[in-house]
Amino acid sequence: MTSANPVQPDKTVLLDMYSKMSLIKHNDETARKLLMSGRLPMIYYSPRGQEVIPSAVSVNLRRDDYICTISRGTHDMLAKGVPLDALWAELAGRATGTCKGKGGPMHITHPESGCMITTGIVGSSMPIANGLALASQIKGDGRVTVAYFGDAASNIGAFHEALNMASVWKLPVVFVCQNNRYGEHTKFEKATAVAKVSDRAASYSMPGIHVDGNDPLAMHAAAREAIERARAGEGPTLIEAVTFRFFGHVFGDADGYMDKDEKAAAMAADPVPRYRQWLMDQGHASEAELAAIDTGHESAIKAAVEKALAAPWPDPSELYKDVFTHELAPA
Ligand SMILES: Cc1ncc(C[n+]2csc(CCOP(=O)(O)OP(=O)(O)O)c2C)c(N)n1
Ligand SMILES: [Mg+2]
Repeated sequence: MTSANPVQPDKTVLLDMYSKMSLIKHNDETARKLLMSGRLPMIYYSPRGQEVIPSAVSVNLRRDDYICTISRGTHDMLAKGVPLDALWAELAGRATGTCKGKGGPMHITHPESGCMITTGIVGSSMPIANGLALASQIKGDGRVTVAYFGDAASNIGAFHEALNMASVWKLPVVFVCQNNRYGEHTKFEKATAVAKVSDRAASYSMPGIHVDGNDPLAMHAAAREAIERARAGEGPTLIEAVTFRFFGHVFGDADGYMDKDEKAAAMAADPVPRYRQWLMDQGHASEAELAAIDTGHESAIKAAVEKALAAPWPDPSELYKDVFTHELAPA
């Protein structure tokens, strides 16, 4: 752990963070195995390597708080509590999915757990988060909205517009940039004029926190500070959480453009086993306790996958349902 001694959360929170990280890691491993075997063809953006960020954020959120995420967002969804059965059914395009099989991997939403949108339009999670946060502000419901996005999204105009409005209106929103060092096939430094995305917060008069997004304690402290600030009506925060994506942009990416040494170093410092070991070294959990968490998730994921693959496809008569506010009659 590299944190500069932030206040340590209690054991329940420490283990909750581990549980979420383990769930995300095992879920990702299952997704990639299914893709490799050809059993489940789908478009898939692996979040492996980025487990800490949403796990540390989510233990600071309420169930009724909102998140907006992006196509690499299964980690964000799982950490927030999107149930495995509905998630896998949607990944497989089945009628029992979060969006009745009509959204697919790129468009998962599950309002019951606060996952309000998954968007494939780079830069769009932040203005949508502002809309949710504005609604909360007007209603006074005390909710906080977290907008997750990548480093490349911070170069899109909508990022700047959203931060500006959120600051002007003091919206209860937290902008969490998961800087995984690449936007598609382009290295961060090649396309970004600042060394730190968090420096951009100054332009919009909000705090900018630069944090090691693979350090659970540091990430937890950053998230708690920003979420408390938002909930107290003090306005938005920009968090830049530095991390790394282990498996390229999209599944099947040969990643020949990536720096091999950088990737090898990041994978050698895999945050999930590192945190697991730290929990044992500090006496927070035994090997048996952690193994029970891991195997519990493995069997729950396996069951969800089998259930999803046995579930029915959406009926063609459903095509126009839930798509527009006013239902259209089939042509
Ligand atoms: C407006 C828009 N421009 C371009 C694309 C194509 N595209 C999809 S993902 C991506 C890179 C996103 O990188 P980043 O924001 O760093 O998120 P990451 O995928 O690394 O998590 C691009 C350029 C898009 N989907 N939307
Ligand atoms: Mg990126």
